[in-house]
Amino acid sequence: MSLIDDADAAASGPLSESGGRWLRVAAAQLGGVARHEPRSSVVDRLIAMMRQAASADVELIVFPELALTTFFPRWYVEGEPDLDLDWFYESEMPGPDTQPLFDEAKALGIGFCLGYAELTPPDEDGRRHRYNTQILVERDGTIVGKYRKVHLPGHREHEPWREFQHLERRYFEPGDDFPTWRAFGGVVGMAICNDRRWPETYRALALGGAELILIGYNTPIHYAPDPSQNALQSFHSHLVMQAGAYQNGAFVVGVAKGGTEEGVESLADSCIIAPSGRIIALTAHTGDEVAFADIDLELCRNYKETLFQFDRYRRPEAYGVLTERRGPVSPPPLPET
Ligand code: ING
Repeated sequence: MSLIDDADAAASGPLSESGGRWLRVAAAQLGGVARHEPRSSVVDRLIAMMRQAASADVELIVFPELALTTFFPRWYVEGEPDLDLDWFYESEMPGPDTQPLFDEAKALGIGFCLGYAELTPPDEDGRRHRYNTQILVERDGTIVGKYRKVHLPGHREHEPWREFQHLERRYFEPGDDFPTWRAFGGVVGMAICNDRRWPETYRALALGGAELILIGYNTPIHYAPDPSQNALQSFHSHLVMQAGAYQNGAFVVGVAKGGTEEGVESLADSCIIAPSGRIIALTAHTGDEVAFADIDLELCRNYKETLFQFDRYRRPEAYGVLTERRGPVSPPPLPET
């Protein structure tokens, strides 16, 4: 069977030049949010960074995962008498506490991406669902997209052996798709924290045309199952996002809730990464900090239309195992000789 197909038969040659599709995008890193910090206080911090970014003509500002509250999955809430789990979720977006953020963004003409804990209205069975969610809001204040975290790390039951819990699998249901949207002059996708460690995330988004992938994260430095990874947290975080950017010809914006939050040291190092895989903006500190860059979405074509021209070079007919299997299946032992 000839491997030359009609995509390959298409005329090739040097990339055609075209005008830039420039966008000034900012990573708005948050320092720690305290256990009982009111949303109004956090929203004030978000607005302060939004105003700083807008004064620099930023058009899109990206906030972290679960930006409105402390990272509550670090606690087994049932064991904490003064913690009401529902307090950490938003049952409407915007709601009374977040409306000022939407109003300010619209007044400034700046779009934003915001991570929060979502509690849905009752479904037809009267059940409410809980997701680790991110929304994309355009410069006119409209919510153009919502993403629900697909890869939930950690555990579901209380594991007292850990210095702190990571109960995302108890407090959230997983999302099950990777949507993309036409916005900000290009095609935008979103992912959340642990999603960034899985190559499937970036490939699924890039198969939806994503040129810009926005990722909020809360990453504790200490990884209880293997503390040898603690010293590698920054390297691993950049490694996976840089690889995801390069292998899919997309810009990636990774934004931390960093610093020490309720005694837990969390990775900062928020960044903006070009389709080349190079980091083009990086925060210097671990607190509230805005880092921005001018990105030309046309640059994605340098990779999407050459090395990673999916419809020419990908071989989905050889990738069946990627969706047929969840875990590894090793080959049988070699026959005795
Ligand atoms: N946090 C972490 C993340 O994937 C984690 C979980 C921590 C994994 C440390 C590995 C090491 O960045 C979230 N919220 O997914």
